[in-house]
Amino acid sequence: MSMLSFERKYRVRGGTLIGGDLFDFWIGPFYVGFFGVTSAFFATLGTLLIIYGAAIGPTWNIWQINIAPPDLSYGLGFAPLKEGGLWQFITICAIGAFVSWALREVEIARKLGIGLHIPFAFAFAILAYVTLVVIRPILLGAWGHGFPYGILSHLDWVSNVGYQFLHFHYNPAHMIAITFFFTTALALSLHGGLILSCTNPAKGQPVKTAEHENTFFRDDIGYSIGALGIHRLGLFLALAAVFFSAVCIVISGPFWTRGWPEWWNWWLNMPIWG
Ligand code: UQ2
Repeated sequence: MSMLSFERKYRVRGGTLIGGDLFDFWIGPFYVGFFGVTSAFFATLGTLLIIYGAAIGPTWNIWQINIAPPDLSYGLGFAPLKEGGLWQFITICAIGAFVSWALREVEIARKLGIGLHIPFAFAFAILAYVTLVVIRPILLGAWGHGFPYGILSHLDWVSNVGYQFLHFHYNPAHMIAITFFFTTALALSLHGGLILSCTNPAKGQPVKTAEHENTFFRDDIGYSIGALGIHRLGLFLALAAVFFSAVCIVISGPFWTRGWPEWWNWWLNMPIWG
């Protein structure tokens, strides 16, 4: 792989959080660093444990492989390997790998002197996962409340937990999360469409300017949020979608145990109906 002249200039030592110069090098295009080593360690160990879990399981059918958390009776204790202990070790490896990856992103950003927006955003994704397999199980008192690791089994888990609350679409935080997901898609499609329409014009046509971009939306809706603004909006919308997703599941069980449609009784019970 060729190295851009920019990369030659910015592939410099420094910016590490841990390890000083020891792991401050690249392997081909990839920066290593202390957290590159820990990322590789946790990802490899976790993957091997998943393969071991599949090997002692009843099937190699990729859709049906399932590594389940411990039975609820184990509470918040450790379980034997084949009784959910594997799930517990795999969860530790996953969190170790995700956090290592985020910290490796921090080191790369520091090296380049850019902001920490990317690891900050990735931290929201990690938070969503940790909410499902650590925070909510702890609040409910058993690791068995975590979701199982398997393609179909985790879908069944989502479906079952949803029906446990009768109708998850009545969960107010779920409503907000969905609204943010849809708005993220709207903003990205507007942005992608606008950039391509100006920067990738028909053959023989000149590339258009930022003024064209602003003017399209001023003509269309009387307002342009600006080239920097649309990216701030996009990042906010995406992070808000992830955040309210985490909220909507962590309140289901620990803070509300009945069906979600019933939550809206506060509205029906208001004294304004006469
Ligand atoms: C914009 C702008 C961009 C954009 C887009 C807009 C020049 C290149 C897409 C238009 C976006 C607006 C008005 C915000 C819409 C609000 C929501 C909640 C979807 O003005 O500046 O930069 O890409």
